Amino acid sequence: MPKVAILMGSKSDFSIVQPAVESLKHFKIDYEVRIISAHRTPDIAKEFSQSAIDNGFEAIICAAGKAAHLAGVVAAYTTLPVIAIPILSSTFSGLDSLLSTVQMPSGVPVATVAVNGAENAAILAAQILGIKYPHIQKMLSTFKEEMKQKVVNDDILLNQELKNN
Ligand code: RP5
Repeated sequence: MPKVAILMGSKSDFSIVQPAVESLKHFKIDYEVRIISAHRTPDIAKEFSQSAIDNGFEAIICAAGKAAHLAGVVAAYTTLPVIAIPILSSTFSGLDSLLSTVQMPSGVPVATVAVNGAENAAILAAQILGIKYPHIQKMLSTFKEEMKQKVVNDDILLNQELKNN
């Protein structure tokens, strides 16, 4: 069974992280959600990351705000792909979280999605797992086709409305 970890630095991140949970459910990926802080519970962050492969995880999503070091610390301790969601949680419009997440040194990559981009973090995790699990890849193809259809339909509807006004 494919399994992804969703870590967040604080309970206050959860409302932003929730779309990632919903998206993993959509792609029938098992998940575990944990509040683990790089700064407040560094020992737990280390322990979780070091044992993640043995515990059956295949990717780790990390959400954190402000001086957002969670994803970087997790990536330091695992060879699993780490996907980061910078959280908009301060007066700097999320730029602080984005930069402290994305500017990793060579050798320790973190795949960073947009500020508050929780859904994309889950979709990227699904795409990584899709390499191994054909049923996930199939669901992703359907997802993309549905997105395309929505845009095509919106285009038709908008032009009909404009014609009628
Ligand atoms: C970060 O600090 C957390 O990820 C959160 O985004 C931010 C604020 O945390 P709280 O003070 O609300 O717990 O570490």
